[in-house]
Amino acid sequence: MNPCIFNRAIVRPPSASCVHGLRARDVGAPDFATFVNQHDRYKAALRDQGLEIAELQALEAFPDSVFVEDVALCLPQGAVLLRPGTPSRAGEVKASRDDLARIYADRLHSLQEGHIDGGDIMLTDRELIIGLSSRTNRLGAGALEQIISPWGYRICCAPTPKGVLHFKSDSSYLGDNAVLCTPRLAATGVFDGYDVIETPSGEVGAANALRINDVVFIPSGYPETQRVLSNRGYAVETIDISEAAKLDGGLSCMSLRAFQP
Ligand code: CIR
Repeated sequence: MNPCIFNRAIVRPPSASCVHGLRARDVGAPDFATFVNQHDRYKAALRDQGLEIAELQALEAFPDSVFVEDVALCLPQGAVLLRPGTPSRAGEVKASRDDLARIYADRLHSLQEGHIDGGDIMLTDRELIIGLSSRTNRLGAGALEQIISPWGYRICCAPTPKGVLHFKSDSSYLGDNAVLCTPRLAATGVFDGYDVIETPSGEVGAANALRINDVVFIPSGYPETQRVLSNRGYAVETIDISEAAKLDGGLSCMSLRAFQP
């Protein structure tokens, strides 16, 4: 099944508490009103690609809960509630359980041990890559493998470069064996055998792109990446995510995409 084809997405709007969200480097708190507007435009962009959006309630108790990708993995066969690797986000899973159960019913599973943030999971046409990071460990990867290998997924673990939050902070799968990634991640060899498009100089922030159906979304402000991708024949659209970026969030983090036959 093509991993870039989606017909549904789950999103959670930012809460006013987002100003207290985690960040590796403090470049100032996000502006809540701007974040809400940008989130609205993000949803509209997904809808324009034909996705049906399920919008969950904002969670004031969890400043990072807008980054809904980190709490679950959604696959056509079912969904898995993950175990985010930072204590302040652990409770987001419990807060999401009922919502996901409404959608997935008895196809909802839970990781039982270890840790995985969804931002460390990349599904390609040939494998499901789990980036080991400060949030994701081998114990979690092994537990996930037990749940999803019966569904036919081949799993492999790969390093996430030091100082990079998530594997997908530095990479995105573009479909047809092509990957957009930073030179530092490409240098690990994880994408040997893929058609690798490296982010141009000064544009590592564009690596977390989002291929949805016929479009590749990239964050605003990366003209060279836009040019490179357009020249390769991709239909590229930009989305302004300046406020999410202040909390190390990217395009993929703000939705759980799924294909439900
Ligand atoms: C965090 O540190 O958990 C949030 N401030 C950012 C999470 C971004 N999520 C993602 O890349 N999947």
